[in-house]
Amino acid sequence: MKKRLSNMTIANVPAAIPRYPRRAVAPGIVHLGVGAFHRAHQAAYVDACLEGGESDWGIVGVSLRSPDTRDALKPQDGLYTLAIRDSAGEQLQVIGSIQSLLVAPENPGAVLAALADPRIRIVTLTITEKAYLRAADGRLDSTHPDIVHDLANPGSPKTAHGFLAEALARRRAAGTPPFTVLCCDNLPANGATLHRLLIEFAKLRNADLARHVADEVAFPSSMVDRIVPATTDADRARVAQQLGLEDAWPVMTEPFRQWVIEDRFPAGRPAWEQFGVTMVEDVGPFEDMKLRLLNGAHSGIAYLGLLSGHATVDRAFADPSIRQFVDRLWAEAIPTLPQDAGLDPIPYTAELAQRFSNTALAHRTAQIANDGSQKLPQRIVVSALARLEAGLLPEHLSLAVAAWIAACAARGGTLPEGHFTDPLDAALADVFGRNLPTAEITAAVFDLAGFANGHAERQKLIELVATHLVHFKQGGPKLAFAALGIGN
Ligand code: CS2
Repeated sequence: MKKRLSNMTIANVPAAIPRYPRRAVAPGIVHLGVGAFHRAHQAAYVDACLEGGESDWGIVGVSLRSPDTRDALKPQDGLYTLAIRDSAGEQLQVIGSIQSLLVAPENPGAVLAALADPRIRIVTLTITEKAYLRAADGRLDSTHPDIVHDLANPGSPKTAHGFLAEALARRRAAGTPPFTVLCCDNLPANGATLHRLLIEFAKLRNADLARHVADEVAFPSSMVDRIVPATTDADRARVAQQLGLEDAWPVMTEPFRQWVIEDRFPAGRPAWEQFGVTMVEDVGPFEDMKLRLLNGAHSGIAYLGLLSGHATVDRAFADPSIRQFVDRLWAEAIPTLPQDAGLDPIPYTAELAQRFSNTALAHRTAQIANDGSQKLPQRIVVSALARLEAGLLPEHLSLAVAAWIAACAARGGTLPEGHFTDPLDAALADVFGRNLPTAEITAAVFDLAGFANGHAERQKLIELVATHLVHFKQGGPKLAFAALGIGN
């Protein structure tokens, strides 16, 4: 039995290890949603800052739901291995930036205390799209049971909104300046979106708090990018073998990483720009390009891959029909991007093609397929609507939407039950069970997910999606591709 990774055992491992006195680092960031993505991305950037001599920006990691990460990392003093993988091999790096871990449902008071600590000057979030609790119209879902709970129990919240609002209220009462809130989820205009939702939430508490959040708290937007497949037991075994120590939860990732952040941090920030982060005035063009080209293609690959029997992104992307589909999806989405932002989508998509071909990642299509109702609006629907507005057809973008609906409906049939999940699953099952004509199914799904809500081109998009859906039903992805002249 190997020893466990920890401060005590780390000294002689054959991996890059934190070369700074961890104990001398003060906490400066609270991170909500301390999952694999955070540990492969922001925590690695912060680790580089600490290694570079910054000492005020240790991370307090908070899980809003499950104790799993804390249970895995606490016996390891917060240390874990990042395995950076591609066809050339695997590089191991032990990350030391997470200093402590809290589990919100076990002790919400401890999370509020950490957030109210004057040393904390930034709160970052990767809680996934669905945890922002937006209703189909995009506003805060004020009827959600967790929001109702948080309004009734401000001292023991469950949601990110509840924690942020109460912590900002406490800081204000104590005369502590507010922290900066840095959203790192794949939402459109993520900082501005969270700002608006938090103001809506705070208004339900009191107008004064809402004004404080509106006027005195900074919410810079950011674009985050690194592909992070879920860790498997084989990954754990391989990392332990190479490291010579057990690590209960190493994180797998690719060599590529990118973080673009709007530079609005009134309470201070690490010198991120010295460690590979791009600080900008407006992250919008970077974010649109990433969401529509990377994530849009990812979702298309996931659903078409699942329907075509491909378990991983690299295998789906090696399927000539899917590859051709992705090239055409990019060709449809690129003209919808801001044209004057100085970003070149051609080398960007060429690099994406390389990243999607990384066979060492085994990024599962079912992992990306989760939560499509929350992801497709900013990845696919937005570009499809922009094309329709410009009088252009979004034939491939609409195919991605149809593939999502077809893949959802295929669960329990050609795909395993629960192969991926969505917050709308119960409502979707109800729609699929009603034996409606395809056009009505499509319209009902659009209503549920809020796709193209109130948009003039909504009906046209529904018709395009319904036509593809008929093809999926009659002849699977082969017929749907053939109707677009793919694979002939
Ligand atoms: C993926 C993203 O799971 C998904 O929906 O599209 O997590 C993607 O891997 C990251 O955004 C890459 O930065």
